[in-house]
Amino acid sequence: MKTPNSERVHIAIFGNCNSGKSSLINALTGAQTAIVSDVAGTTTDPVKKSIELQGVGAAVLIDTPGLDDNTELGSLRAAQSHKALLTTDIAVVFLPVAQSFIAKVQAMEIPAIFVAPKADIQPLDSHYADLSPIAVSSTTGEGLDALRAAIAAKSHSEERLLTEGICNAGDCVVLVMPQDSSAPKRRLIKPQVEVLRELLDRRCRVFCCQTEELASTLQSLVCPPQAIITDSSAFAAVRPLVPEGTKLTSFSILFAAYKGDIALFREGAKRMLALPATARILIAEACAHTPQNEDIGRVKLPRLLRKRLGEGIEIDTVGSGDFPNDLTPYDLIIHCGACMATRRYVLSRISMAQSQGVPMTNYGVAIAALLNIE
Ligand SMILES: Nc1nc2c(ncn2[C@@H]2O[C@H](COP(=O)(O)OP(=O)(O)OP(=O)(O)O)[C@@H](O)[C@H]2O)c(=O)[nH]1
Ligand SMILES: [Mg+2]
Repeated sequence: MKTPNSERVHIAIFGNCNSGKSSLINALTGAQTAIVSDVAGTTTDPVKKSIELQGVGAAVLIDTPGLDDNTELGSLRAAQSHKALLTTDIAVVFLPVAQSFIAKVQAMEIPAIFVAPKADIQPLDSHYADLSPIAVSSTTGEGLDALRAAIAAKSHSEERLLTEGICNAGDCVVLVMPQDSSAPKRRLIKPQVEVLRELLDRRCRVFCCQTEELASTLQSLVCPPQAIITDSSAFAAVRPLVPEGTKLTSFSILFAAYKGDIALFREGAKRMLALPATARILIAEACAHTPQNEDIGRVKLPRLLRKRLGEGIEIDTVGSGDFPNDLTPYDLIIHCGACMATRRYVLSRISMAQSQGVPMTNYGVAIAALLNIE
């Protein structure tokens, strides 16, 4: 099965016009993926290419338009490059580039690798020595291996586990996975599959059951499990059955911690419960079209919120493309679990919300708080 983009490391190449960004994409992919020419402004939109990158694994390479095009159209293109930062896990930045761009990458805490391009014809500018640029030539191949190694090192330092902190390698874990009418036929939903796979990779012994079989599953085990991970809808039914010394969490909490900031989401949920009856809430989905979440974002969550806070609250639900730049009209943002988006995407939304002083939580944590199960 093809790795979905949400699980691929997103590596974007940024730099001025004509600096050789598209040529580097072609050199790394070993194919004529991107159009190359000596006309400035050849790349007009961010272009994504899925590849298996040596030492990294499944990745998406993103070619971007030049940052220094000051024409009217060029500025719009450069704005697209800036927008690409929102989904960038690792930025490859060609020097020289505006100091303001370097500052932005650093402020967004995006791991960056600096490149001195066209090393076969351009000497390295000593002005940038502090950034330890890698001298690369797409024409001769110089520096490509060093660049691949630097990308691999950065991607490994970014790697995280979903089940870190809830169990150790080799532990016994029970997964409570209700397969009700909303579950897809003959399949398991993505969060369940991902947690199961990670636990198997960690050599855990994993037992899966539906809510009704939890008691008998626990009885059949010689020792209590180190952890029980449940669908949040079954939280209330599961909690009384949890043996002493066993940790309990939900799939949505694991994902909230993995794709975002659990402490911030919990604080946001606390603020949610104290909102006035006239509050304005933004519900944000990470994809333009999310049939499986539509029900939560547009029906279930608004219903729970109105029940708790009153009919007078105002709720706007938006897809990723409509996420507003100005968040100040809102008292709270509730973000979806971002199963189709990367951690970086959620972190950039969090930093937007924080800089405008708007509290934020996510679907799983908000629902748990509204149902009093946390
Ligand atoms: N000598 C040399 N020329 C290069 C190298 N990389 C790119 N070029 C040339 O530089 C020109 C611009 O290359 P592109 O890859 O299109 O540059 P770009 O940064 O994508 O440009 P825009 O899309 O316009 O922003 C082309 O004529 C390339 O052949 C290199 O490593 N060495
Ligand atoms: Mg280009």
